[in-house]
Amino acid sequence: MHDAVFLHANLATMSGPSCGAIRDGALAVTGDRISWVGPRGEWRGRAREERDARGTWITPGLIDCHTHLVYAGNRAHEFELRLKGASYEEIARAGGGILSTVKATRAASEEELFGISQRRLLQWQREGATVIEIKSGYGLDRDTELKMLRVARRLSGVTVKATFLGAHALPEEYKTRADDYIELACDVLSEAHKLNMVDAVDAFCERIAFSPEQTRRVFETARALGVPVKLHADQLSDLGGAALAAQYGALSADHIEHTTEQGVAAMKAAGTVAVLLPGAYYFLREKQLPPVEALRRHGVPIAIATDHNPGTSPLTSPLLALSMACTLFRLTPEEAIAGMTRNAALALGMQATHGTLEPGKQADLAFWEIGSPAELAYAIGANPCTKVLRSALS
Ligand code: DI6
Ligand code: FE
Repeated sequence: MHDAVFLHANLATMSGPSCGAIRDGALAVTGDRISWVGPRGEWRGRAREERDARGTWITPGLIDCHTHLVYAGNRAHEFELRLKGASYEEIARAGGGILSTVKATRAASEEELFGISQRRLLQWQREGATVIEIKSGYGLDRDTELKMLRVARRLSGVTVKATFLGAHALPEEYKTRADDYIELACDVLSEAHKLNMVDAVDAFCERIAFSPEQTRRVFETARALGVPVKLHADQLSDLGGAALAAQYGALSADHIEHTTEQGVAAMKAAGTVAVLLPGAYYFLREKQLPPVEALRRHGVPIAIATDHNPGTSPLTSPLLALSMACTLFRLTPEEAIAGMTRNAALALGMQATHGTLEPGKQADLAFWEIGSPAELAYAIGANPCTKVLRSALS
């Protein structure tokens, strides 16, 4: 006996070609799991509750696998400066950029930070997201990094994966001592790990941030702790970040606009997911496109995320990220949707329980008033989400 069954539903299971679509399907839920999926005509089961979905589409709950959602303040002022001609790198080098958000985040109390972040999260919930990854990295000192991670753990309404990004930028007080700062970041990582606050470790490997060698030190610490890694790789320049991530068996290499064919091949060999972030590409008006063709040729799974952050991607809409992935990066709508479901789950190591509509998976479902899945990536600024079913409690 199943708990509930949705009949007359159109299912985008994301577990086969053409979005794994099943028109006029049935999907049953038992406990917190999906217990049956298939064409309605083949449904022979019994359920305590029968619901008529009336042609509504159901997809797996969306998964935003790369965000910096916990922070205080905003950077509208820098947006204006950039419109007057300053570049992101210039602003960062002049002490603005990430460091201005660090200042605001250090100054905010934990309760303030929690309130801002929980409110911010509403937009994701409204658009069908059930899982979100959130990075630290606007503290850059022990107390504030831990504060950010605690806030991430306390957020409710979606499942949160917390990533430690202590190696995001060099704080003012370590200006000429980057190696010392990396040592501090590794210590904080170990401490946060002990407190069970870290699901993955990330670093910003870039000319304006940390070198491949410094990134390696963070990854070595993560490896010793048994925590998976991911990397902000080759966003503004090619430092071989994707290959470095692959060497450490990273869950994902993110951005990768400047990644070469060799980097892509290394990712394939390591099973590293490519996380593309069209919001940052759009907001910084980048010219270098990520190597989508090479990713396809090598068969590297592609995920799409908002990269929500105050500096390079103040994008609060997962659906808009899908649209941008198609328009800017020329992904097909199906690739984009897979990028926020199946492949996003892979990028977070959650593929056993999330990302597709299959029996045994977590019953995280998004319901949509649409005629076909492609509409999710086609519309600009619409929100056809009518309901979200989430099985997890927190
Ligand atoms: N890459 C990004 O796009 C963001 N962080 C990162 O490592 C930028 C964060 C910011 O500017 O606040
Ligand atoms: Fe980012």
